Amino acid sequence: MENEQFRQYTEFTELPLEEMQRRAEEFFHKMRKRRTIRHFSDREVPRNIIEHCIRTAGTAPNGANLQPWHFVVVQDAKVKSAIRKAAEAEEREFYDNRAPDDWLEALESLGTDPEKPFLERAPWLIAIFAETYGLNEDGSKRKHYYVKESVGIATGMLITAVHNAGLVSLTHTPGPMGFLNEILDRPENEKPFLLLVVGYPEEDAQVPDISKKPLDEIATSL
Ligand code: IYR
Repeated sequence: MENEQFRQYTEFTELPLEEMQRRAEEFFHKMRKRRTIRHFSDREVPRNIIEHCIRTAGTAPNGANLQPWHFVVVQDAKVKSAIRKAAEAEEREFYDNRAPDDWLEALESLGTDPEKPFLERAPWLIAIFAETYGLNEDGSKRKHYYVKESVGIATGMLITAVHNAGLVSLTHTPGPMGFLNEILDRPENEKPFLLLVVGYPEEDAQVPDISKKPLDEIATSL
């Protein structure tokens, strides 16, 4: 293929079949140990670990390679407090008024409530924003494609990278999350997608005793 916009893909190295099989299985066993954690330790985590995880997220496949995401990494205690205060206000409204009974029932086994102490206690909060459109140099709008899919994939890769680094995370979505634009000073074209809480688990951290569906329930072979 002769085209100036292309280059040879030299990064691929074929693995022996047995090694592929071993790696696929090992990775599954590694990933099945990931759990969403709500009890965070206040132990510090070096910034460069978080930055590498975000670099990993930034390699995600996405619509037209416009990379429609922005990650705000928060360590500052004052900013964390402001986020906690705003998130708890929304969550109180959710649990007390907005959530229909069937939703509250579905959440029962998770033991969640409007109190979100981890938003101040965990060393890092990563606010993930979806760029609903881009901005050209002259200020005009540039269309973005498959924004939710792209940011969803990048977020999955971020969660995987955090787990691979030996840390835990919580996918937190205090809806609506508009307050994140104000507190974090993000522009109107960026819509809050998810707040990822990252750190070490508390030593006595507990998790709900729940399981994942087996392969035959989540996949069909034809
Ligand atoms: N955002 C709320 C409620 C909540 C909703 C779902 I769907 C969950 O899987 C977990 C929680 C909260 O964080 O408590």
